[in-house]
Amino acid sequence: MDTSNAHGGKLINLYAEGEALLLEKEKAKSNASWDLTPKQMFDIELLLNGAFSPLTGFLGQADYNSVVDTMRLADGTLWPMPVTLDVTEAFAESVNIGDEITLRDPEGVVIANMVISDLWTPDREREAELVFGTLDDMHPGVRALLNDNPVYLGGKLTGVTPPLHYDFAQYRLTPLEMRERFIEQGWDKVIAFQTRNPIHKAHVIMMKRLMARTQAKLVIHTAVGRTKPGDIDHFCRVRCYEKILPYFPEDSVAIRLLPLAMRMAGPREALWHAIIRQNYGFSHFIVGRDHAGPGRNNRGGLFYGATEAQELVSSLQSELNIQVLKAPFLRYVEGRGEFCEEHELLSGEAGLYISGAELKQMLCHGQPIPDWFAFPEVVEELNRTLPPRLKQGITLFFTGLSGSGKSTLANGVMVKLRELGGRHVSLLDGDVVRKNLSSELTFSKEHRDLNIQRIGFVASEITKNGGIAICAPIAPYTKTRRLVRSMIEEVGVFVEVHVATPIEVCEARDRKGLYAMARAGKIKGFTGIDDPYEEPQHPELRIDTSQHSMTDAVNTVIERLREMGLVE
Ligand code: PPS
Repeated sequence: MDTSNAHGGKLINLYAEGEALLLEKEKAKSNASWDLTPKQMFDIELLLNGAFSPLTGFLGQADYNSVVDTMRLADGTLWPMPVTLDVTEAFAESVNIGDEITLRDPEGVVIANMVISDLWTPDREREAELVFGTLDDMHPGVRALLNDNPVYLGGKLTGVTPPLHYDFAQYRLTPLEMRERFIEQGWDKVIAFQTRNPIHKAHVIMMKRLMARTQAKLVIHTAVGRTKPGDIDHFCRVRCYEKILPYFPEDSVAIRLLPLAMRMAGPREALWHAIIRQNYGFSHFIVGRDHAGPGRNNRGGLFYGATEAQELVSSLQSELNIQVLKAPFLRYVEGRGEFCEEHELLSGEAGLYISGAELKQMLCHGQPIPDWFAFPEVVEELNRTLPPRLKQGITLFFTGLSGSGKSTLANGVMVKLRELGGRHVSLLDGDVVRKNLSSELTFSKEHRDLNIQRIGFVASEITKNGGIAICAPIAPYTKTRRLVRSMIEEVGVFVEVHVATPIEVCEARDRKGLYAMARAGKIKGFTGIDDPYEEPQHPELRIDTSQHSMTDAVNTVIERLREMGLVE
């Protein structure tokens, strides 16, 4: 098959076969091993199968610098996204340039071998500023990047075992398989539609218009790797896509899954998406408004202009072998009973639209979804999966100084929630966690972070299963609290309560005598005395227990949960 229209002129396939494969398996037995992170698992799958052509491995330093600075590889080929292998300092110290390492999945299965050509400590803040255009940690890509491991390894990969997926296997095709399928089906022109959200009526009309204009078939090529925290999971989304196929002419639309770890990098990401779809053999690619947008920034605004992604990709059209289609933005005009593009609106006509976030809110609050907006089958499927607010799992995260009243408050709230009933409640109190889960940890910054991450992990499991996890650690660092928030928001609701009792009051209470010991220098690194406490900037609730009785404080928390629609 002619694959010369792949990016860089050739579709890459990094898998070893026959004798060579046996040799790779043999070498893996004695190589140093790195267990791939979830993001790396997605990246490596697309490196090995050629979706990231022309890359032949994780980027080396020269390519990385060039990509970050200019959106091009060192040889000038367009490539907007750093695809790097981040490892711990300890692992980096155990290997050298020229060594071959084995990359394994979380169960230890050998995925690939890599000869290390580059090893360096990147400036990740600089990377974030250039790739995402911001250091604002409301940006999920920035947050994820700054939490990656500190050292990068680059090198050529040799594939051993393709990552295994049990779900929706019929929809998972490699670039080569997709190209073969297009030929079998006689689909010579095919549009790729990238999405990480359910599809509704406006999208279907938009796709049909573009299909008619280009005389092309269409594939819903949905990203099912890491998407934006809080997105509807891909299991539910794919079931929703299956429901809309009957609304298209027969044999004109297919569903395919792309195991892509999205970075939510807006314009750069849109360009990356187009290149990936070119490698899959598509002729056209739809770039949406606010394509791969990361949501709102710290000031409540958008990170990128709504049409910035469309403009960037269109401006580079001459370097792509895939035709960029700008998605028209459709609004529903009630008076006419139809969807219109911006320029089709008559003066005085206001179009209606419901954003993905608004829709999720409506579903969670059990509000009816208007017929003009969504297909009833899709709404039914979403309702089947998305529990209403009253049934969602919750992490109630109390943070504050020692002696601020966190534990007392958390205990009171736990009892009150049990009285209200409806969900199982578990308490992860600071002291209790330190005894059971983190008994070997000290109060160094690293160990405090590890302690909070462990609490976050347990809380996320409880939340995922619809329970309430009440946590009451000091959790002095903003960054770690944000990390826990993003873990929880993937599976349920995070409610941060800052127990903001002033330090003077905490110290005067000194129930455990620890402040006195800290002042006397007998305990070093005590929070609030000689160790920092970074106050939460935007907690869901702030309570100073010196200003209220404990009963009032407990009721204030319950009232806030009620306001948020989480309890009756
Ligand atoms: S952290 O920072 O979130 O990991 O702390 P946490 O696990 O909540 O543990 C706090 C309790 O440990 C006692 N303790 C100290 N606190 C702060 N700094 C130092 N150096 C320290 N050493 C011991 C203290 O009793 C805390 O309990 P609470 O319930 O907060 O008073």
